[in-house]
Order: sequence, then C-alpha cells, then structure tokens
Amino acid sequence: MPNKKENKMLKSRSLVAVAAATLLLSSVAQAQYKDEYTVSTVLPSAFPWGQAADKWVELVKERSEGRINMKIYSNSQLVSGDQTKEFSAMRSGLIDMAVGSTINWSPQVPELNLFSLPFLMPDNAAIDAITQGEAGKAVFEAIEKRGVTPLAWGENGFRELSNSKLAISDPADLEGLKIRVVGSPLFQDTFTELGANPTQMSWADAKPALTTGAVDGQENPLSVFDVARIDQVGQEHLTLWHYMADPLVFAVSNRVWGQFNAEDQALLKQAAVDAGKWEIEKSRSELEATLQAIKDRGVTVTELSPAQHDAFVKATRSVYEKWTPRIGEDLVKQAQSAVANRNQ
Ligand code: X2X
Repeated sequence: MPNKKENKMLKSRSLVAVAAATLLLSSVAQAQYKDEYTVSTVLPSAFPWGQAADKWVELVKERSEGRINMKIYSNSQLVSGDQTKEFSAMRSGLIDMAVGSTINWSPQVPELNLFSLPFLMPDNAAIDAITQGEAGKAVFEAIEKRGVTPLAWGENGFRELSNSKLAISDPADLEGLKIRVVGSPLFQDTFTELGANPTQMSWADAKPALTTGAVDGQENPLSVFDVARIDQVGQEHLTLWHYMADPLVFAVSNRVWGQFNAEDQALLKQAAVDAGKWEIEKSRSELEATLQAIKDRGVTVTELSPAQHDAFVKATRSVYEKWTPRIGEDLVKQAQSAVANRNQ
C-alpha cells in the first residue's frame, strides 16, 4: 500500500499525465487544420464574384465559431495573374480553395467547356436547369475526378460583347475586329468563326490592352463591364447577345478536403451553397440597374432582334461539331435536354 505521501505523488503524477495527454490531443486536433486556408479568386470584392467568396468565408467563420479561417487572394495573385493556372495550383495543393469560373478551369477540365458553347443557354432558367440537374452533377464529378472537390455553384453572368469601333448587330460587323478573349481555345474558335481576330489574354492584361488599343473589344458580364469601368477605356459599344454565361464553382483542393472531419466538410459545403445562392440572386437582381448605369454613362447598347440573334447562332454552329466530342456527347445532350425542358 502506498503511504499518504506516495499517494499524493501518484495523484499529482497522474494529473500531469492527463494534462499532457490533453495537450497532445488538442495539438493533434489543431495540427489537422491550418491556421488559415487560401482562397483564390480572379475578381475582388467590388464584383459579385468577390462578394460570393467574401460571403463563403464569413459564413464558415461564423458557423465554425472561428475554427476554420479562410483568406481571399484576389486578382489571381496566387498564380501570378494567370487565371488558367488556378485549377492546377489547387489540384497540387498550392492553393487550398477557390471560387473560380468554369472558363478558367476548362483547360484542365474539358467538360467545363460545356458552358462556353455559344448560345447553349438562352436565359437564367437554362443555366439553372443545367447546374441544378443531372448535367451539373456530371460536371461536378468531372471536377472531382481531376483532384478538386466542388461544393456549390455561383455566377459570373451572361457575357456581352463590347468594342471601341461600331455598334455590332450582325456577325459581319465583327470582321477583322481584335477581340480579347479568355483562356479556353473554344473562344478562339467562336470568334474566328465570327470573322473576328481573337487574342487570348488574362484579365490582368485585358484592361491595359483595351487602353492602348492593342485590342478593339472584349466580352464580359455587365457587372464586370460596369465595376471595372470598361467604358472608360474607349469601349463605347455594347451588344447584348447573351451568347454564354460562366457559372462560378466553390471548390476545395482534394488534398485539403480529406483533412476536414465529416461535420466540417458539411459545414464548408452548406456555407458554399448558401453563399452561391445569395450571390446568384443578388447579381441577377442588380442587372437592370447595372445596365441603366452603363447607358447613363453614354455607352451605345445594342439589343438584337430575334432574326439578328439567329444569325449569330447560325454563324457559331460549327463550334459544336468540334467541341462536343471533347466535352462529351452525353453531357452536351443532357444539357441540351435540360434546357429544352426547363421551367420558364
Ligand atoms: O477574365 C475574364 O474575362 C473574367 C474575369 O471574366 C474571368 O475570369 C472569366
């Protein structure tokens, strides 16, 4: 039997052991999680895109009571401005998370070119029919297969065409115009089919190129045209042709995703879903006022008659022949039937 003194010593030793074990356990638990997770975006907080990321970060912080901290790096700075490298950087774990455009990730995930097929989606209901249906699921599976876990959809918006030379209402008007396009070769094909002279460059280079007149035009959602003040760099003409819209995807590198416990995975996903829904509603509801603001600044806005619209659809049809096999015949069909059967 240990005497009183030995008893006391044993007790205090076991207390020390318990304290040490607790410390070890909590440091193991902490070691699983980083102090801060990097979140990459192209556009910062002044744009709906950046606001979508802000909302996600805010909701995760709040709901995890500060256990999961994310920090946004906008302007593609984590990939030195080259937005088409964002997906690879996430896959390799250089970037933990991102809210990215389907366009910018399409060089690595060919299925994402689906959304860039010209005139596939005539309206918001068509976007929703694809993203919220079977085609959307198939796209998410394609992303996951390539090393990134997609959580939710957001929206950059319908991309409209601007230029410094003339009001465009017919494919022939694009003849020879130098148009800045984004990172997928599909855009090169679309604008080549239209008779334009497309030049691929990053967003970081786009405004300088418009300013110097190195290019005559560009295509981006109205919110981007408005917030980036594209009218100030000579883009006086804007054609509302609604030829495509790029959804945003909230996503986490698989390398990081596996480190979160199931509860926190659900938390991150639900926060992304809520942030995406919030941003989509907000950006759609602001569109009319944005267009008015653009008109008020003296930009000539051209709306197309159904016949004029049709001419653009016809002129870009061959893009489907070349790109459908790359995207996947089944996926394209699935998306087309989702659009045909959408709620209007
Ligand atoms: O580069 C663009 O045009 C932008 C900002 O819209 C994208 O990142 C797709």
